[in-house]
Amino acid sequence: VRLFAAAELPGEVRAALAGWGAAVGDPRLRPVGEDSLHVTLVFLGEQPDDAAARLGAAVVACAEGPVRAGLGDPVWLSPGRPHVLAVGLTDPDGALGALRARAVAALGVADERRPFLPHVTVARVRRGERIRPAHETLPPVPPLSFGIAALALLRSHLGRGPARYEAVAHAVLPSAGPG
Ligand code: 3AM
Repeated sequence: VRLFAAAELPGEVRAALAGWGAAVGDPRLRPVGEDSLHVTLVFLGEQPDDAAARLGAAVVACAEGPVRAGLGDPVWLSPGRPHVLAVGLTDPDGALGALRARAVAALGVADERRPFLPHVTVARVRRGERIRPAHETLPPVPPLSFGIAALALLRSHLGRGPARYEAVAHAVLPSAGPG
């Protein structure tokens, strides 16, 4: 099974991001479905079927909060030859980075050398299309601030068409409250 740990967004933030993606309106891009929008924290890749329950429990144990975040600037990943259009997340008090660090430790994976760039992938570049980021103008991202809704271990089903994600384990985070 192909697994990754993800932070889940409040419904109104997913709706705003889906609306932003629709406003980009670029036929070279394939939007991620509103229900599938998430923040990948730790990519685990292929894991044995019988490891899923243990890994799910490890992720759930990391669900301490609240974890406040905000929508930041759009970002093409990777910039040299973009495959996705994402929206960066701000991490005003470091809680999102700390959540990821807990998940990395709990899952027993080697941390990536690249710095963590929290983001929500909003659309994928269609096969055969080429984007030159410097030539693109994008609509402004709505300046939302919110609490991360939940932490999940997600299973990714590959295949033709949009990626499908299924929660193997899921833990709601305490609300961040207003502001
Ligand atoms: O949340 P997004 O969509 O940005 O890009 C993949 C996706 O991220 C990423 O894991 C998420 C769920 O598939 N991913 C896929 N392969 C990866 C890899 N080898 C990877 N991240 C790191 N290393």
